[in-house]
Amino acid sequence: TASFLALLHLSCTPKKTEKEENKDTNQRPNIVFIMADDHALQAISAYQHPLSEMAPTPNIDRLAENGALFLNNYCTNSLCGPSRATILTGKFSHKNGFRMNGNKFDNTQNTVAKELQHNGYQTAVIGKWHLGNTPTGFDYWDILDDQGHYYNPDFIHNNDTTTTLGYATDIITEKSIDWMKSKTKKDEPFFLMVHHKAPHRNWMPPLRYTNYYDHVDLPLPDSYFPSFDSTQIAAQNQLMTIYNDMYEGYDLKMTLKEGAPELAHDPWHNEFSRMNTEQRAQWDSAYQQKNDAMHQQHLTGKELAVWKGERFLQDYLGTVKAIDDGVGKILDYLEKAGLVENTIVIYTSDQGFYLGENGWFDKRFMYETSFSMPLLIQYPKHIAKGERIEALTQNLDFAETFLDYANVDIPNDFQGLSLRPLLEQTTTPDDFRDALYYHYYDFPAFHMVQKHYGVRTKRYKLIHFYDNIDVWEMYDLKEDPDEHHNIYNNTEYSEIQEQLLSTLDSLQKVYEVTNEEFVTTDSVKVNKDYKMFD
Ligand code: SGN
Ligand code: CA
Repeated sequence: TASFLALLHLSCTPKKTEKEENKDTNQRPNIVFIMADDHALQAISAYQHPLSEMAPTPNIDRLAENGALFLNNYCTNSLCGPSRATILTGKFSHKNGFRMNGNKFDNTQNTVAKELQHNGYQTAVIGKWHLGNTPTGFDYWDILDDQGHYYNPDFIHNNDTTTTLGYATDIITEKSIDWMKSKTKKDEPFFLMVHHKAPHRNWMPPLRYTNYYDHVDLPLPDSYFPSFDSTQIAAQNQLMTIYNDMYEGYDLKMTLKEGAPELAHDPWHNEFSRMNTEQRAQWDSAYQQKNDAMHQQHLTGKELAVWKGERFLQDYLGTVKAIDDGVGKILDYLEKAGLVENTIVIYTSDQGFYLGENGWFDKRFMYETSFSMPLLIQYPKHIAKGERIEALTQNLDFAETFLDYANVDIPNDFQGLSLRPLLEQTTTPDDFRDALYYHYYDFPAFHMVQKHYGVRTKRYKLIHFYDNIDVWEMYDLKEDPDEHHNIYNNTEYSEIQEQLLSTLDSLQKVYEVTNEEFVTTDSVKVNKDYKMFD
């Protein structure tokens, strides 16, 4: 009789909606980690930078309204692969072995994905991977090939490569939502990494936004034509200045002459030719008029440099707008599916990015603009709305935070700290951490940024550029937020300098940095014409 009753009950129970089913799941939170590639916090309106006020990101901002905005979040090594490896492992580059792009990630090592997978989470990564290897620790992965492409990108899934018609950001969003809808086990929490290609170089907006910012007055920073301190040798010798180092065709979509769509310098010829005839026709017609207008002005010198800066910002922000649409779609889906209360949603970027500060694009430097990473987190169940977090935090802490919220023990060799006590206000910023460590290795390489390492405290920063130069720089970030006045060896600051040197030393001990990390390539000379594949 009992089984008969059970059967009767089953057959009488109406089929549950997706929302009802999700409500019943295990209470451990789902985690949706959305990471863009090179998204500067100046281009996220929650950070209230003058630029983003002209180009708001209302959907990304929803996370800061419903949850927390981190004001002092940084990376350990301002480059794509190294940042991703740190996020996965909770370790610095010298421990996870991924020091620069082009390295191969040791995918046998422990990661946050493996820990969550072993502890009952369904795990997936969709989008850019860029670790020179295939993902491990994920039940499902569907990744872009290498850097990926904006138009009709190639995705690798089950070791098959498929060219997918459309725009990368939109496809990654759709694939992510599809995966959440079709998860095999409804009663297990999930961990989903959504990794956009945008807004990475060469900043190709979707067709719907190719003209979106054409008539918006996008401000270039005051330091667009910088004056560096004479001791700032590395800053003076980089190759990442918008008006000197961008390619006029590939990066800036400039044409050779009025009235024709042929692009100016486009060394790789592979991004625009991926579009099909229809896409290409729409693209060309969107750029033709504005390029013709540029030719008619016969710009030179500073005027041309400003025009280039503006064109770069228009394209960059067009790609950002599509990401913002995608974040909105993911948040709407979570709400509709009844998952919002019990899902942690994170938005970040693999590093910061220059949007014309110092005249630059790209990243790599330990200076604030590229060292900073945006970080927004919502989790309605445990994080109060509108929190603003001042503590010094790092991408090193992400893995630990996810494990903490998932109720999984944090392995002893992970080097970061869970952000949970900050988010739940059980610790103060001063008690949390007083200094951050950084190390960038990728030299000689694209953009020719010297190897350097350093320490940042709440107010000061000390950097050592080494290899074929040997230069120390120190900044008082309160007095000199743009970092243009090197105060290293300035007697007024000698006590602080001593403290910073000693903090640097102790951080290197705590994080177990060995002398092998400082090998130099003595034979390398800075070559002002170093433009790879040019
Ligand atoms: C590419 C870009 C560089 C960029 C690196 C690293 N050049 O090589 O400008 O610094 O990626 O970026 S491109 O002309 O090929 O686009 S990262 O975000 O992947 O680290
Ligand atoms: Ca990047």
